[in-house]
Amino acid sequence: AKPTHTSGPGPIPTVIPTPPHYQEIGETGRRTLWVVFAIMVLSSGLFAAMSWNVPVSKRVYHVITTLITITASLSYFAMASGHATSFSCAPAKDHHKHVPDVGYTECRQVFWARYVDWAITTPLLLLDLSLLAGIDGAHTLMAIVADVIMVLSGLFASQGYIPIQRWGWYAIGCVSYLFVIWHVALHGSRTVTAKGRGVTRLFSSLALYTFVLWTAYPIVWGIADGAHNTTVDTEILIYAVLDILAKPVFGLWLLFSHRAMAETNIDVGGWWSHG
Ligand code: RET
Repeated sequence: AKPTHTSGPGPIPTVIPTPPHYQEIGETGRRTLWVVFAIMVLSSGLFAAMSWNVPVSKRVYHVITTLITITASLSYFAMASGHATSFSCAPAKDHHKHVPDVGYTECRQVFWARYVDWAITTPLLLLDLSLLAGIDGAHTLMAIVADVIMVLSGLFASQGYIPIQRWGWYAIGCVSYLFVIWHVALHGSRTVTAKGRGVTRLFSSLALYTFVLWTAYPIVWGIADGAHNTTVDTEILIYAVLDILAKPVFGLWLLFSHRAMAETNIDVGGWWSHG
């Protein structure tokens, strides 16, 4: 007859599963996220205030640039309050020389709010640059679509389990990024000359600044999210500095130059404003 209940620990399993290693945010990381949230809110207020006495027809850069920092405020609020995050697990690699067995899983906290943020703000940053350089609608649209593909590839890469998923999407993202540079930097440097020396000089500096900064993102991604070679807090700190340079500092530079240089004005047509 079958026993109705068993006592004792039962058979000892022959394979004891190794628990996953978790890498997650600490106190420094959380504090950094709140500080950047505050900086993004203040920048949004400043950029909105800067458009106060400017006629609507000359506010295109103000509107785009304010939307960029508002979006960043929302994503930093989500991350700082502990939202929009998940754990992405992958088999550990042998760069952990101090760990004798490599048969365990590593789960790292991924703040997917970043990718939502980038999918909205990087197209807007490109729009700022494209309008400044006088790039036509066709090339602007192609740059923006390539950029969205780049960001979504990064999101898929961050959720991958095996190397082909993670690094395959990463490679697709890098190729898309080359298209973005091609359409905006190379194309823009040809079209901008029609706007005169001042705008050409401004666009060259802003575009160079932008693409040097932007190139740091895939490098940080590869080291932090791809190879898991930094702590989550270090990753948060580095992205914080890059985000402040790429959004509020970029915005200040663009809006103050726009104010000082009438040639940066663009022909907005009747849809944008009635005068
Ligand atoms: C990913 C991974 C896939 C390959 C590449 C990437 C590039 C990301 C970039 C992000 C820029 C973000 C900015 C944020 C604004 O503050 C997605 C990391 C190429 C260029 C400027």
